[in-house]
Order: sequence, then structure tokens, then C-alpha cells
Amino acid sequence: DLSLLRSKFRGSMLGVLIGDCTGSPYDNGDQLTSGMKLVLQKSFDKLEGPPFKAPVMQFTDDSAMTNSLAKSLIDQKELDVVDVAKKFVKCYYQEPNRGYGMGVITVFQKLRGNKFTDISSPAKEQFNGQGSWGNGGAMRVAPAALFSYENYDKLLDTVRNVTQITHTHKVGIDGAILQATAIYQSLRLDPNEELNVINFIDDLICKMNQIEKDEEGLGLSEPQPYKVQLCIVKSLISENDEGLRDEKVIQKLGNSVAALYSVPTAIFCFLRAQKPITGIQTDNPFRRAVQYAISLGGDTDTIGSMTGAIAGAFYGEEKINSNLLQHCEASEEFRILGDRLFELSVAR
Ligand code: R7I
Ligand code: MG
Ligand code: MG
Repeated sequence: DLSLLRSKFRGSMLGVLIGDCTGSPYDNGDQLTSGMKLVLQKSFDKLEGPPFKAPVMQFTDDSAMTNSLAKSLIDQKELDVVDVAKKFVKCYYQEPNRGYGMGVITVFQKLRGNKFTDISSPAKEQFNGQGSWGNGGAMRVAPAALFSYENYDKLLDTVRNVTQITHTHKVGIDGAILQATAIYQSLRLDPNEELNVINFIDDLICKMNQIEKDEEGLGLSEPQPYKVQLCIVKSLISENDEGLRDEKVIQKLGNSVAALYSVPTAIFCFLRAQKPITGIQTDNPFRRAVQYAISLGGDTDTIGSMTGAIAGAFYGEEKINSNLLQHCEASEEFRILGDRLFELSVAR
């Protein structure tokens, strides 16, 4: 069904934006107090309610870089890393106050300094030559997953190349691969049927097992870190819902800017939100996923955004409240980018 698939492409792009815009006000690194969780609940209720006039909620670096990547793929009709790098850098210097990671700014300065003649060195030099394991590769990866809809090997190739513009640490790259893979799997599922969460997580474990096996012996303290985290996701998902407290989820999966401690968390949020969650009052499972992700605190814009990208790819645009969308900066632009990516990779 092509119209459903188009809606899923839009949903994933809009999910990136909504999670980022609604999550960024809570992004101070801390856990949310119960009072803040109530503010979050009321804020979503209001945004989804009858239209009211208010300044739009602004997006941050997560959406800015997603936007640049999508535009480059659409313009070039293929992955051109030099063009992507130019768009990232141009976008950063136009609006440097979008909340970029502290380290990645050095990469932008060096790329501009060498006039894009050397794309690969600046990222490799990050953090004393080990490269960044931040979640900046994963947070912007949705367009690469949509672009590679038809072919998983193409997805791996595209994600690796686009991530390495800024993130060369294995854990940074594999986090982007995991996030893209979750989107890829979600696009292929029928949202009108009950999601088999165990199958979904088993498929991810199987794919990451293979990817991390191929990369063994690189001196990581834990040879298959994502496989380990995904197994924890599986065990938490299988637990009695009522007894699962936020503190435990945060302690086991994390909520930081590290890809390893945020991408599995986003996947968990999407999966857990298939059923009602205590303290999150809504019948809408897309909103439930994003609101739950934000309520876990820490890197709220990014975990909200990555959860939104996966949930949007599963449910499609239909489940995204249109009043809420009106309050997000550039929502019409993100919908159109979803359409263009759909035309590029499916309806050619
Ligand atoms: O990964 P990145 O683009 O940051 C994305 C995050 C998201 O939450 C956005 O919303 C925005 O707020 O930033 O940027 P990087 O600077 O590469 O990585 C983010 C942070 O992770 C860095 O500033 C470091 O604090 C930390 N970090 C590391 N610290 C030590 N050693 C990442 N890699 C390392 C490392 O190797
Ligand atoms: Mg951000
Ligand atoms: Mg963030």
C-alpha cells in the first residue's frame, strides 16, 4: 500500500521534529521531577487541544542536521558526503545557537578551514583520535534509513559514510546503524496489526550481533555493547509493566548524549508505548512514545526525537496530532522532505 508507506515516510521525518521540539525544553541533563512530568503531560494536552496562538516551538541541532541530510540526498539523488558536509557546516554557521554538541563544532571549524578538501580527518581527530561516541550520528540518521528503504546493505553503507563525517568511534557509528535499522524495520510493519515487540527486538539483536561480530577485536571494553543493551531492552519489555519504574529504566539503559546510552533507550520507549504506561495519559500511541521518552529526562530532545522517528515510521502521519504539528517550527518543510524521500526511494 503506497499511500500508507508515504505516510510512514512523512511520519518518520515529522517524528524527528516533534520529539526534538517538544523535548528540548526539558533538556538539562537531569531526571524530571514528578512536578515536571505533570507539566509535560499538561503541555502535550494543550498542544493537542483546540488551536491557540503561541510562538512555535523551535527545533535544535537534531532536526537541523536531519534537514541538511535529507536535502542533500534529495538534491544529489545519492549520498555525496562532501555535499552533506557542506550543508551541515553552512547550516551551523547560519544558526550556531541550535544547541550543537560541544565537540562537533570543532569538526565544522576544521571542515570549513580545509575548504572541504579533507572530509575524513576532522572527525577522526576528535577526542584524542578515538572519535566521538556521541548520539549525533544517530539523531540525524532518519533520512538515510528512508533513502535506503529498499536495500539493507545500502542502508549500512549510507549510514556508515554519513555518520563518519562527524563520528568515527565504533560506538557512535553503530548507534546510528541501530537507530536506522529500527526505522527500517518499522517502515515494513503494518500499524493496523498488533506489533510483536519480541520479534522486533529479536530482529534488532540478530542484525547488531552480526554487525558487532564483524568489528570485533577493536579494543572495546565490551565486544558487543549494543547486543548487550538490546538484551536488557528485551528483558525490561518482558517485565511486569506496573512494577517498572523510570529510575530502573534510566539505570539500565541510560539517558545521556552517549549513543550507547540513548539509542537503545529510544527503541525501548517505542516498544513499551505499544501499551498504556502509568503516568502518561493519552490514547495516542505515537504521543505516548514521545512523551514517555521525554519523561525519562537526560538528553530529552534527542531521545524524544529518535523515539519519534521510529514511532512515526511505524504509525505513519495519521497518528500524529495535527494541532501539535502546527506548534512545531518547520513542520510543513519536514512533511515535504518525507514526500521527496519517498519519491526518491520508493515511487521512482
Ligand atoms: O554527538 P554530538 O553531535 O552531540 C549530540 C548531542 C545531542 O544531544 C544534541 O541534541 C546536542 O545537544 O548534542 O556531538 P559530540 O560533541 O561529538 O558529542 C557529544 C558529547 O559527548 C561531547 O560533547 C562529549 O561530552 C561527549 N563525548 C565524548 N566524551 C569523551 N570522549 C562524545 N565522544 C566522547 C569521547 O570519545
Ligand atoms: Mg539537540
Ligand atoms: Mg540532545
